[in-house]
Amino acid sequence: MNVLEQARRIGRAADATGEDPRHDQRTAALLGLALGIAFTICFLTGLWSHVVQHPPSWFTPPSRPAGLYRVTQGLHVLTGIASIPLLLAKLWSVSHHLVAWPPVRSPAHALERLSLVPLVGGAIFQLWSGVANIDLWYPLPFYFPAAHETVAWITMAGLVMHIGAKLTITRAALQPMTARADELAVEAATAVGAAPDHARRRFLTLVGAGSATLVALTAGMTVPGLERLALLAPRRPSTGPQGVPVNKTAAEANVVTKATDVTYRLVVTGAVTTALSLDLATLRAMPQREAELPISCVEGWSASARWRGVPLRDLLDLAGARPGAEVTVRSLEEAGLYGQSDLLAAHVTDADTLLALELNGEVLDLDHGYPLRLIAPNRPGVQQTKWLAEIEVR
Ligand code: HEM
Ligand SMILES: Nc1nc2c(c(=O)[nH]1)N[C@H]1C(S)=C(S)[C@@H](COP(=O)(O)O)O[C@H]1N2
Ligand SMILES: [Mo]
Repeated sequence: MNVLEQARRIGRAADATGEDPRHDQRTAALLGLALGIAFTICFLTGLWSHVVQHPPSWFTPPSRPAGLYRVTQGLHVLTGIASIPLLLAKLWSVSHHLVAWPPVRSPAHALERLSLVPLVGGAIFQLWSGVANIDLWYPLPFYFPAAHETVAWITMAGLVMHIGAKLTITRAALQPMTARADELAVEAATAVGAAPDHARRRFLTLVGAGSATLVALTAGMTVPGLERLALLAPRRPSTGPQGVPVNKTAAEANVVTKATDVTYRLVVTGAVTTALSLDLATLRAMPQREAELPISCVEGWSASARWRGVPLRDLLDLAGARPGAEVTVRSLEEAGLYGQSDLLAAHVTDADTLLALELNGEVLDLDHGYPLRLIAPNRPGVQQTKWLAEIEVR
């Protein structure tokens, strides 16, 4: 066995191309490992986002810790962004396999290659559609969350098949280098006139630096303190009226007239002993509570703020709702997907679930939901309904 063959056995020399460590099994395995971890984090945090928004019957979204969704969704988007250079590097690293001839060597090989279609296609779709979504660009002819979730399952199925197919090679390629193996690898590389092992290290460092740079330039949309670096962030946490970004303005939601109408009333309806119809003066005269809570948009930005208003549970007590009741809140905004949201037990009973009248020490800005909005701990932004008109108890 010559040195090249020996080194290959150890899985550390340039593979079939015999040339460039940036295209060998170890590079592919290391990038694959990083991508596998990143996509698993994206998948789990994405599923979390899905179940808190659409809870199955056996699950009640928790209201604590207050900042949890902010962390999981921030992690989701930032890990996805970090994956972009990793995926490009991985595809480039294995490009010679993708165009290898003959394309199929055996039924097992055919199956292995077929699993690349959901894996590679799915990965590209997830990263592209995710970025388009946070950039507020909605070119898809279908509903983003549904498409993104379906392709997430397909991608992860492809990932599991791919890991299964590559387990042995990956294990070997990730073996730590013994001194002897190191020598062999260098000798082998020299023998075929290949770039030495440090070409891999340089390449991986460059890819890692690319990921880190992308993350650093976007993380400020959710990580306090990094805002000034956030050149690529679609939203900055402190830009907007009262120091908080606006997702949709009152004008865009077509609620300006109703929200500023002096005859405004909040009604409490449904399973209550006393249906209520409260004007603003009455709401302001009720005991108020203050809470520091973030708005954590599903699109990855978040901003913490000081809110003041009437605890939802006080209002439910006043109306005589039974303990354990669930609630649907409805907006003055009639059209659109965000005009209402549900609160299950944990959020209904949490003392910090507020019908907010004030934000950062001022009367709520019209664009932040004046006269009254919902704000609750550990809740996706889409469910923090603005311009409240009705609380229905169930
Ligand atoms: C750059 C990369 C990515 C970005 C920017 C991104 C962004 C997002 C956003 C904004 C949402 C919230 C959707 C909504 O509720 O309106 C979301 C949900 C989700 N993401 Fe991603 N994502 C990325 C990559 C991935 C990857 C790689 C996976 C898994 C393989 C994944 C799986 C999911 C899942 C399962 C959901 C839940 C969908 C639902 O609520 O029905 N994402 N993502
Ligand atoms: N009625 C109504 N409420 C709404 C929305 C909306 O479009 N209409 N957008 C939601 C979304 S997606 C977010 S992130 C938050 C943003 O609140 P803000 O605009 O006060 O920052 O409001 C939520 N409440
Ligand atoms: Mo949002």
